[in-house]
Amino acid sequence: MSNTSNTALEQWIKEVAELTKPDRIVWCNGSQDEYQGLVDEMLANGTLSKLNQDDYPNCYLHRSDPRDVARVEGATMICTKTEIDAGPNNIWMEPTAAHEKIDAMFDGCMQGRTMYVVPYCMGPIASPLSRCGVEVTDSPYVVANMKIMTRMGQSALNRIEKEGNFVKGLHSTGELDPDRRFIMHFPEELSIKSYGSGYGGNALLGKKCHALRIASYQARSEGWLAEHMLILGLTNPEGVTRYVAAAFPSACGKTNLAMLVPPESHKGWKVSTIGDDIAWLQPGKDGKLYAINPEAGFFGVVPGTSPKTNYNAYKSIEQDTIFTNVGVTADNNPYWEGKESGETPVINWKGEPMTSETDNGPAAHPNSRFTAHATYNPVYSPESENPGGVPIDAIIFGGRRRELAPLIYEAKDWAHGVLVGAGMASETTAAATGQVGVVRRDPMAMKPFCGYNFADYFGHWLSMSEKSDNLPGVFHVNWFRRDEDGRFLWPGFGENLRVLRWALDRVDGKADAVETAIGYLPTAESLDTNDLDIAADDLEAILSIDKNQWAAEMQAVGEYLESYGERLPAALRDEYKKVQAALAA
Ligand code: SAT
Ligand code: MN
Repeated sequence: MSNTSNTALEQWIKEVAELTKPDRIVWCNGSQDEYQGLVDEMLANGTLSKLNQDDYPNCYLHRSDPRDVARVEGATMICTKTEIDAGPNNIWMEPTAAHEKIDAMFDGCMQGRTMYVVPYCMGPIASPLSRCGVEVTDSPYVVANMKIMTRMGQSALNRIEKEGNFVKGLHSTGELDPDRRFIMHFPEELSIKSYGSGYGGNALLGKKCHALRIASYQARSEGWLAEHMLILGLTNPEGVTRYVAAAFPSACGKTNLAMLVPPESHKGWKVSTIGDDIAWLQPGKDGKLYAINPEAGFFGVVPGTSPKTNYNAYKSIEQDTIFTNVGVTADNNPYWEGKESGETPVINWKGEPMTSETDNGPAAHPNSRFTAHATYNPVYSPESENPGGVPIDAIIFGGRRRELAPLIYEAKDWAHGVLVGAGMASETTAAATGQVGVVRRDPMAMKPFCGYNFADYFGHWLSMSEKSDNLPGVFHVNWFRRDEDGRFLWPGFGENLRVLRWALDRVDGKADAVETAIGYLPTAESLDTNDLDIAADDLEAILSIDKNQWAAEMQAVGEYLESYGERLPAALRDEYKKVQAALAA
């Protein structure tokens, strides 16, 4: 009996099974019973443990292999026919050699294990902007996470059978040996092969692998954008809602911004969440850009989540949540640094005993994660299910910069906005293996996620102005400016609402600005600072630019962009030269 009417899918599953030799094949239907069955099986074999079910109903803890707790950019590859199509921003491997190398690892790797076939849909099932995939995996942890993070199971399979196409993703946790770990992408074949890791971005193939690397490649040929962006709705006291998309590198506060709680001073304002990590944007008939969130859940950073820093995330993870790599209290509650619950951890993320908060810490790995349903977020927006997406009025880029970048500035036009995104830089975080806190170029926060040559990607961004005549305003923000002593100059969190308001007022032509060489900055009066606790000096510092520092920055941006060689769009070169000339004037 066949499992699907799609013969290409049936045939591929047969080939994969012949290669990996599982004991059993399970086609996942996405039901709640199926999820519970997987959880029970993982509880029985120790992959999951139960957390305190009174305080945290249906919440479980998973401990990764300590060598497998973050994305591995050094083992992530883009395998296009020619190296130049992957670009200097990616690690390239020739596709035939890549298949050969990774297939040797997949050979027989599922012996004694169950192979799960996981059809999923990225985006609302009924949306023309959505795209489907099938992940084959031997990890029940991955299946359970895919159930929370995507529209998974029968409804996705139905769409695949109707449409006929899907992205193929093959995954095995293998031996979890870091030396036998590869995350390979074949954009020209719309396929992914991932071996040797069970961690989030390496293993939940619908997320970064499909919805960003493969999708960015598809989006280029189809005329849309697949971006590392949150999507939020901002409703004013009159009840009018506007939508903003914002790109920040991993672990730089996208989830916090997407769920922002307005400060006391902003009664009547409301933020609602469409997405916290990925946006697919497409020009609509009215010339505006419309965005969907391809995901259905949050895979968020746990440490630092408290009722004070992110009340809505805190509430989202009180039930039906999978915690990965957090600590545990004596009451068997999940524990993490910055939880601010007055609890004390007794076991750290590796399962080792702790006698105090600092002994054998940190309790939670800095990149420990929660997997939670989007609908538990108290400010979940039902517009997340709108098949047409939401109209975007402002795109915001941002990084983690101690120095240099002001609180906010506005690009002069779309092409300049592309430069602002392309020139982004940020301090590295624990979301990927490697050194933390070093500034690196991270264009559009897509450095680890663009499935093709960045030079072509910049060209694609520039070309959006030919497809749409009502593009969003483009802004750059920095919540992370500090003084010499390391003190943050801007209070951040809920107060960031003031900055969003300024951006939308600019789009409406209602807010004043000072024109500078790098773009428009708020005048001191145009940014609402009523009831804000900030020193005048600090405000002045974050609302101004240092011309010498910026001249050096633009020199570095120019050198970085030129490293892409002859594929760099001439229009982008013109843009950075224009800013350099303005700085020199
Ligand atoms: O590991 S993930 O890629 O899923 C999370 C992140 O780094 O943004
Ligand atoms: Mn991310």
